Amino acid sequence: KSEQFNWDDYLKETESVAAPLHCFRQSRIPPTNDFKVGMKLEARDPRNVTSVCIATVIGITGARLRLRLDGSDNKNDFWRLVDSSDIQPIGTCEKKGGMLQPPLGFQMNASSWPTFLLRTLNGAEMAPAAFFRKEPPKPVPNCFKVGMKLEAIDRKNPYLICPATIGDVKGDEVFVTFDGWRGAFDYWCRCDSRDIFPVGWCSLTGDALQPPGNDVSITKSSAKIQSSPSKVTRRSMQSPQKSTPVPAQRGRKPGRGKPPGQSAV
Ligand code: MLY
Repeated sequence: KSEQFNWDDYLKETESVAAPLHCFRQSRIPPTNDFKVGMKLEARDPRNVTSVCIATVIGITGARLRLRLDGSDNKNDFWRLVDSSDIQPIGTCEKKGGMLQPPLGFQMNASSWPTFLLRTLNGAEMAPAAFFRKEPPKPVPNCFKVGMKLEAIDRKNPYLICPATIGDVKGDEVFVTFDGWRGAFDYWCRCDSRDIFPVGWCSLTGDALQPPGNDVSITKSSAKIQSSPSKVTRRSMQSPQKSTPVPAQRGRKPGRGKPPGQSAV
């Protein structure tokens, strides 16, 4: 049996703790995802946040939807939780006196938008209002601490959720560092970001949690809170696809640590 990433083992190996549930703007029990591929809804355009557009559910992953704006291309898909305030049932915008907008990068002539809108909604399967869940309240104050572990969206590859560590805390913001990835994917975000999740989230939603990257000198986080700063964490786990565990390496040369078996993105 191939080795799977396991949080309990990993927390022990890295001598770290999981960030408490109440730190996150996520529901304690992840929302159920009843959406189906093909359903349409209204979504805020991620590239033009003042616009509300028509989107189609292109995929389902855990408590998230893979969305594509109607009239846009297939290169700008985005992912939203079913309890995101960025999505709402079709008709909501009009009810509030607003107007549905063409997405940024609308592929047709702007003048054809009204006709396009009518056609795209005609006979469309609309996601029922009951499928949209209420966004959880903001946690106050920021209770994250440096070294705490979490699951976080890789913003450069937003379909991926990965093991991460709080690298720094400043006011309402936290620095999310990706375990085993040498900083290339790290980012600052607000502590109430919908892109960060408590340890165990993916296993509850059925989303696939990525294994940590291959850079084994991941004590950056723990170094600050551990007594022996020179200690290098040994990790037996490499990738779930690997059947034979690779012995832990020390002092690995810098480079693009790509986990084996993971397709290049
Ligand atoms: N093909 C990409 C994948 C990187 C994913 C990193 N995440 C998981 C933090 C690359 O190797 O750059």
